[in-house]
Amino acid sequence: MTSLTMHFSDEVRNALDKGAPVVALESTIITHGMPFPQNLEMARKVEDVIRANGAVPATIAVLKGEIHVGLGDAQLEQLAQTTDAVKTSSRDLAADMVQGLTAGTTVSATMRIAALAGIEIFATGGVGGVHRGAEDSFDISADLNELGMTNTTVVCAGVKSILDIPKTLEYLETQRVPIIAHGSDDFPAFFTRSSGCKADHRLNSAEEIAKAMALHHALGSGTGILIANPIPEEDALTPEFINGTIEAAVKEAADQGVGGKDVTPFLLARINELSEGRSLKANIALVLNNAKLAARMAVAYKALV
Ligand code: PSU
Ligand code: MN
Repeated sequence: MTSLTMHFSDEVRNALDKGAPVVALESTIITHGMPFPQNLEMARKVEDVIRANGAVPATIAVLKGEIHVGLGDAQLEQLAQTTDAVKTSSRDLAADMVQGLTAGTTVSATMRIAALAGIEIFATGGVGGVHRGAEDSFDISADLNELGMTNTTVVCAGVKSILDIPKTLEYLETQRVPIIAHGSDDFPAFFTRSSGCKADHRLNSAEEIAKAMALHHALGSGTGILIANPIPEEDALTPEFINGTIEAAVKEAADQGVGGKDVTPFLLARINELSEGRSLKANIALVLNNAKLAARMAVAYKALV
C-alpha cells in the first residue's frame, strides 16, 4: 500500500501543532496566473500580509511529485521561475505525483490538501467557475465540485467575467455552497466591486464569518464556504475598461480553439497583456486584501473553537 506523504515547513508544522491560525495559499496563481517576477513578488507579499495579521501562511504546491504545505523562500523562488510546472486540480494530483511532476495547485487541489493538513481557511484571487458557453462546451471548473464536497473556507474576490457569473452562482447553490459577501450586498466580479448579481448573504466582519464557519461545520454541512471579498475601491478597474479587454480575450480563445485546462491560463495571460499590466496590478492588490481578511478570519476562528 502506498501511503500519502506531505512535507510541512517548520513554521507551518509548529503552528498546526500549537493550534495557531494558519491560512493556506494556492500555487497555480504563481505558475499559471501571473508572469515572473510579479508572481514571486506577489507570493512573498501575500505571506507577509498573513503574518502581519496574526496567522501563518502555508503555500501549497507539488514539487517533483511531492506535496508541500508551506514553502521556504528558495522553493518559492524556484516555483515562480520554473517553466515546466503543470497545473494540477484535485483529480490530477495522484497521476502528476506518480510522474514526479512539479505543479501549481488549483483551488480544488489546494482545498483538498488543506483539508487533509487540518487548515480550515484558504485565500486566493479568483476561483474557477462555469465558463461562458458551458451549455455547449460543458466547461465547468472542478473548483465548484470540490467546494461542494470539501470543508474548506475559500476567500476570493468573486469570479472574473471570463466566466458566466449567474450560472456559476446557480451551480454553487446546487452544490450547497454558501456564498457570503464581506461588507457588500453584491457578489463582486474580481476587478470590479459588483458583478450585477446579489450575494446570498452579507457579513461585515472576520468575527461574524468565523462564527458562520463554526456553525456550518457544526451543522454537518460537509461543503466549503465561498467568501467573496470585493477589491478595495482604490484598486478597482472600471467595468468599461476591463469588460472590453475580457471580451477580446474570450473571443481570441474561441478563435484559436483553446480548450480544456488551458482556457483559464490563456485568458489570464491575454487579459494581462491587453490591459498593459493594469489587470495584474489590480489582481495583486485584491489577493493581498483577501489574505488580510483570511488571516483575521483564521485568528477569530481559533478564538472560537
Ligand atoms: N482565476 C483567476 N486566477 C487564477 C485562476 C482562476 O482569476 O489563477 C486559477 C485558480 O488556480 C483556479 C484555476 O483554481 O485557475 C481554475 O482553472 P479551471 O478554470 O481550468 O478549472
Ligand atoms: Mn475547465
